Amino acid sequence: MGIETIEADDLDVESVLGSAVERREDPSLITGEAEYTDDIQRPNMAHMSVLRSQYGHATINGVDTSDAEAMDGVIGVYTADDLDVPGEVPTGWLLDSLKTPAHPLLAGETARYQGDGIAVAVAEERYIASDAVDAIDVDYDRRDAVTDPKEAVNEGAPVVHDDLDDNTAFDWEIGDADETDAAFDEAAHTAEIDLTNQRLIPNAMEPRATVAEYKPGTEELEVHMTSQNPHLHRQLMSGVLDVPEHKLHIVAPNVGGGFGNKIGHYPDEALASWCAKETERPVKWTATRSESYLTGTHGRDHVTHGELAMDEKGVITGMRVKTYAGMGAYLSTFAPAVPTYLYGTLLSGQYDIPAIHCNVVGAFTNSAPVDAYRGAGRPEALYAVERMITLGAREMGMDPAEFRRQNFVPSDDFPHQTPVAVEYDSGDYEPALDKALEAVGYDDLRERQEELREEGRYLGIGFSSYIEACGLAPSELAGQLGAQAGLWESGLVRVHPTGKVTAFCGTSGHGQGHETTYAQIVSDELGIPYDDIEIVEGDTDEIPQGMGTYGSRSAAVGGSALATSSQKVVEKAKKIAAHQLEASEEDIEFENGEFAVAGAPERSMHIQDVAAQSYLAHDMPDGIEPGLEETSFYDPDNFVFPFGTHIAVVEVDPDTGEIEFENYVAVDDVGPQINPKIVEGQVHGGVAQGIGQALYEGAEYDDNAQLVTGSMQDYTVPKAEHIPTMETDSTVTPSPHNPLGVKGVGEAGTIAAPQAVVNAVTDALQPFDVDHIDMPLTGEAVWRAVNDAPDAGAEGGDEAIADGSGIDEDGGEN
Ligand code: MCN
Repeated sequence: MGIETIEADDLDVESVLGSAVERREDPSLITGEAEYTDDIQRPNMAHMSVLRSQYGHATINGVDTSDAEAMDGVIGVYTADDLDVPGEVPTGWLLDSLKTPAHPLLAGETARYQGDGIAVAVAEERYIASDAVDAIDVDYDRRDAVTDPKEAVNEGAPVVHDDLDDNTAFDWEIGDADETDAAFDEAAHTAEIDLTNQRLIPNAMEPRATVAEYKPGTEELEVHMTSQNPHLHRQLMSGVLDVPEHKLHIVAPNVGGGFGNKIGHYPDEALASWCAKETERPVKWTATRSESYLTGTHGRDHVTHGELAMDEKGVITGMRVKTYAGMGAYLSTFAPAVPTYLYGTLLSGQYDIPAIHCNVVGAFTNSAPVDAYRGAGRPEALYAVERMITLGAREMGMDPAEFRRQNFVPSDDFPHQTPVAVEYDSGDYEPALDKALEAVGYDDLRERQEELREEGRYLGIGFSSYIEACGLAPSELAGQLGAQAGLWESGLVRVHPTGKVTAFCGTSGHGQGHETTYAQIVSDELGIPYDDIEIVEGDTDEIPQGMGTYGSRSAAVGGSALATSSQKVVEKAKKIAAHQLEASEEDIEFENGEFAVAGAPERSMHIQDVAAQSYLAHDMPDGIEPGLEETSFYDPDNFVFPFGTHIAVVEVDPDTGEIEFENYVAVDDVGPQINPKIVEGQVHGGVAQGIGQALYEGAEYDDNAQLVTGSMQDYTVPKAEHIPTMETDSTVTPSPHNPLGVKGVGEAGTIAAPQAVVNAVTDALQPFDVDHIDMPLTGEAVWRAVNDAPDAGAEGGDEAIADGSGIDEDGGEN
């Protein structure tokens, strides 16, 4: 099952782009050869451990480090008072109404969430550092805490930052409120929902880690760290630590997954770097899993009320959304963008909706900061949209697939301007829906659903017709929206004298297979064999500049930068070839790496031979410099908007709440696929995470802001056995916004899956009138929903539950 992999030896330059070539990064990753940050050893290396607030909210009256300092093997113990650097973690995205309270590297007077750093110990051994931290005595005064975003902005809620009046971080809106209200005033039908998009904890294989080394002789600070964007970390950390940017060298070795959790600038990596400078010893810090759970940025955390307005035929005329978004105790680097520009702008989904209004209130809470987590804002948007759409269909008594189809943006209406600012680049939504319907055998399935209900078995079919926005661009627009960074990407293509190639890109892959797909792109552009091309990412000293990997931007933006640089290489090589072939440049044709004089194919030169000539430089055309390498800073015209339809088929046992997958079909349109195997893998991984959110995962804080789900024992990360075998398929609608026509795929599955599953479960439970259950749909949650359903008793639901049939005495569905 699935796409068959092609071995690299079987590739040729004519068909390299679009081939399912095996991932070249896998052999080292699966044989233990790959070096992760925690694998790095340095002579004389010391270890850092962080003392973290045990309370969710507390005044710190004093910190006594004397016992810790006296311990054998302890090199130094430091508190906020010892830090002699600016030391404030910056916010990378500003909004008009945004409050930006200080985020110090170490909490001085107030701890604002469980896990807030208070002191660090540096010691000869990791466990001595950890014991030293335990020996630090903190005099706390515990304070009331709040973790629910909606409660946090209520009057009288404990205030997270004393210097702010309340916990409102921002109050943001998009769309036209008056037009939307008018649509609701005139609506023939409405549907509404209250939902929670629960707080999630990202689970990368490798927790965050840092190895920092200071070289007093050159005043250079070299930091190996788990980063999705080393250049951005360099720029930000340079300010936080007051180290000149050119003296700061950041390297992201193999990073065992990131999922958004390794984008932000945290205190810890900067503290390890500060300690390395302070102690003049290499310093390593690796978070424990529990430490990651406490302090790594979390995802989602929305409380939403959504409404849909429809005319008498079920044509959608308006959508109104109000969301409370938890930001945690501090604003993480890109946090303000996630529940605003990455959320409100996607609320039109695949639908032609004339009026939308969305208001988001961001709330400070006594919990870990929230930032991008695979999907970042878009899963929250599409979950709300697709739950509302499903309820809209139900309100109209229409088939959910046909209700979607009726409201899709028509294929001849692209580019499509939505009422929430963004313009979709290209799309054709019906073929993806049709493929998915065919794959699940929809008509038969509905019949079988009826038959099974007669037997007291509850099959559910759940739809998710999703849209995604990735490759946020151009930089000018990002700036207008509040980004404190450009969103271009750099690509450097260097053809060596022997014709081999090293290509450098400012994205920083951490599991997505860039070494494979980028080599496919460069090979295709240059006509140089795939195996002759090496890809380098993740090192600020080697790569010109970069914005990193997140937002499924790498193929569309980084890939385009490499394609553009490759095209420039070909342009230059063409001039050299024309000169050496004694022909005019206009007469030179280029195909599969060969420059040939038009009409005289025997007069030709391969680009790899041109490379040799360019470095020999004995016979160059006038005005052309020796060497063959080119750099581009590629800034796309606009976002790209992948889309697709996923369908989940489940059976639900109303007596136990147990959910079993019967099928999961994913049809995705990510434009032309550079490597279909990698695309399929990305979809699989994303769907697995989406199912994790739908059924298992959820961060829980108690009333004292203690993280109850502080380890994998309490936070259920799905295992392989929990994930169904998926059927994947695709349609291909190129984007006009980049030279490759590609759209991103890295987050598609995570964005699509949760609502497919929840829609399937609520579809199964229609006989019990269960219209909504908040995620995660644990057995208990489902069982309770069935038992608490308003009509459970009224129309025979009790009998249905008791005898398991779901059918009332008259034989009708409950
Ligand atoms: N690709 C392709 N054809 C396309 C689009 C993409 O072959 N039409 C390929 C790309 O070349 C790349 C991969 O698919 O090898 C993913 O590309 P893209 O969609 O551009 O996404 P990014 O590489 O920018 O990856 C970021 C995205 C995000 S935002 C998260 S979160 C995420 C994800 O990717 N985290 C991951 N996938 C992950 N996969 C792993 N293993 N680990 C993570 O932490």
